[in-house]
Amino acid sequence: MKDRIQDANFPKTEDGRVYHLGIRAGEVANRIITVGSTSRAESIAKMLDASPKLFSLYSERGFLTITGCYKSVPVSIVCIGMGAPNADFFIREVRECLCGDMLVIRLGSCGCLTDLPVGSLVLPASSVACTRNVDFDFASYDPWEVPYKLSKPVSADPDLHRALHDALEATRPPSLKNLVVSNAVNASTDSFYSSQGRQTSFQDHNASLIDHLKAAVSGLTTLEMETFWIFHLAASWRGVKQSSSAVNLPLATVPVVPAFSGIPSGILEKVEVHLPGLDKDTSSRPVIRAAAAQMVFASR
Ligand code: R1P
Repeated sequence: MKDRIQDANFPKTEDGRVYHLGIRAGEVANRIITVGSTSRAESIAKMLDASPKLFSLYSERGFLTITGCYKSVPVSIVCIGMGAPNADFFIREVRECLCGDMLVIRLGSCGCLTDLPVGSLVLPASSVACTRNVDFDFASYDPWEVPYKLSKPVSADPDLHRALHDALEATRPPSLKNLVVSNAVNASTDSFYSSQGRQTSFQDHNASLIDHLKAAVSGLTTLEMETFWIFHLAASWRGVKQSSSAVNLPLATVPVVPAFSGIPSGILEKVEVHLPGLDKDTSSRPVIRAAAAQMVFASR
């Protein structure tokens, strides 16, 4: 990869590649499944069509992009690792490579704050951010600050959320009734440890954090680290009108459940999500739609 940066606002290599994912226009599809680990990405990729040959790029910053077709419709699987900064690189850099609408489904694991059994699938209708207040004096105590901050909620795209829910419900065996939950609230944290209430050798002043979160956020069900920032960027992006070459594709399906292999109690063998069509009107502003499904791997 040539690495002379030409534009400080949006650095790209001389051959047009975004700087951290390493991809360029034409190498990522408008419909994207994003996951946190490369093995999950590769499991889903096994379900893509044999032809055309898959595009696969593992960037030197640790992002994996696999692009191919599923039932002849272009789909990308992007492994972004963990946390808000990686989610930010992902949404912005993929967006930079696309024309037209961008549809993102994040498939991941989560901790659970209710009595849902391990292996349940939670589809958060909205997400809040819970972040460490670095102005709080963690070394001693600070009567003037709170140690953790809670954001307002941001919603999943309602159409994509419903499509994901319907697909999971249609595929779920009857014996697994109530294991798909779609009216839940998620909290995305900026640490797996302090802002998720774990007790470690650090003085995190978080012993009552989980109780506080449950009291403050009605319907709070899951904790993980990326969904809020994906929903937030999707909801706040305002694309500019595009004159030509926007990608026009009809309703399509993507495979989702192999993403959960390696997580306890994979409950469904195969789910296809019928995605909304991409906007055919190239004179309108494109949008980013995002939704998420999270498999409970532990309850607290
Ligand atoms: C932490 O172990 C990771 O697991 C959860 C959190 O969001 C964080 O990324 O999700 P994934 O298993 O989908 O990565």
